[in-house]
Amino acid sequence: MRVVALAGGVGGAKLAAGLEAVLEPGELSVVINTADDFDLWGLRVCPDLDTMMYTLAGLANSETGWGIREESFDALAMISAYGEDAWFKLGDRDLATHVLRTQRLRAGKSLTEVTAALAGALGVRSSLLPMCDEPVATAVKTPEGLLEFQEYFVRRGQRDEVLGVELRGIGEARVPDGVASALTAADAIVFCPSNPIVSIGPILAVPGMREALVSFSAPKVAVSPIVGGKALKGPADEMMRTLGYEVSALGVAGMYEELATGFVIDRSDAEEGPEIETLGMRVLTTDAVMRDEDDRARLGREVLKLCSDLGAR
Ligand code: FO1
Repeated sequence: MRVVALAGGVGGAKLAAGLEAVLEPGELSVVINTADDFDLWGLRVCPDLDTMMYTLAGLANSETGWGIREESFDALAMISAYGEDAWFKLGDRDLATHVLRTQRLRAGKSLTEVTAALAGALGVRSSLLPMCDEPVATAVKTPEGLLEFQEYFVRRGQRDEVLGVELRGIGEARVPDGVASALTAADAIVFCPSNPIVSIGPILAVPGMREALVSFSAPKVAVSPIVGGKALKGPADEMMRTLGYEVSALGVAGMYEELATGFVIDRSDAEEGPEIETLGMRVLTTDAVMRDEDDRARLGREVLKLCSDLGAR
């Protein structure tokens, strides 16, 4: 079954790994949020692309979910020694990725081309597709003013109340040809359990993307990133609350109305199932928390089964 998964960082990478484990090689394409990307010390850093790439290459740091395992931070220590505030933890091996990406982008390659080459060199079997090739940057409106995404997320530890989200550059973004052809060829689409506002939201906001997904007639299954009223990781729950969404699996399902035809919730949210079904989605209730590799593959298998039940092409 050819599957296109839409994903942000850590939660998305876990499910993508589970899907990859149960699909045939080459059957998975992942469309990845790039609105967290930013420039640091002259380098282009793409956190969600890299989290996905390292996870699918078997290199990820399993404790943090981002970065490379058994990483050293000597370059960062030197940057600190020069008096810089080293608030974003770029490891030595990770740095190599940003150096090469930046060099290749400057030489005129697209982010799609650069990502394919880097992921291919690390042995990743799936297609990793940036949501667009144009730079898009999330800015978060807070009582302290407008913050760059990583400033909000990492430097200030997500402590600010989120009053709104701006996607700078989104108007100039285009659905890349590789994403359009992956969607045309897909038998099913999976919305990974990523933050619906700042991870999946930017992907859907690329002009033409939402329309392409709405008109996609095969099954579209979303997995809730909210379990028991809390985000599996990160600030999705707080963000949903301050932006006026109900913080529940049902609240997330409402955000995917007209997009998803199937919705996966955790057993602890089972009582929300019937109301989610009234939104026109078939609900699967299961253990939606991925604690280890077995959980990822099990959830991947269950998601694909729901896609088949919904009539994957
Ligand atoms: N997240 C952190 O919380 N602290 C960090 O220092 C940090 C460094 C980092 C370096 C490379 C990379 O690819 C990701 C990194 N992340 C870090 C994760 C990242 O900022 C966020 O998880 C995503 O942007 C949200 O999806």
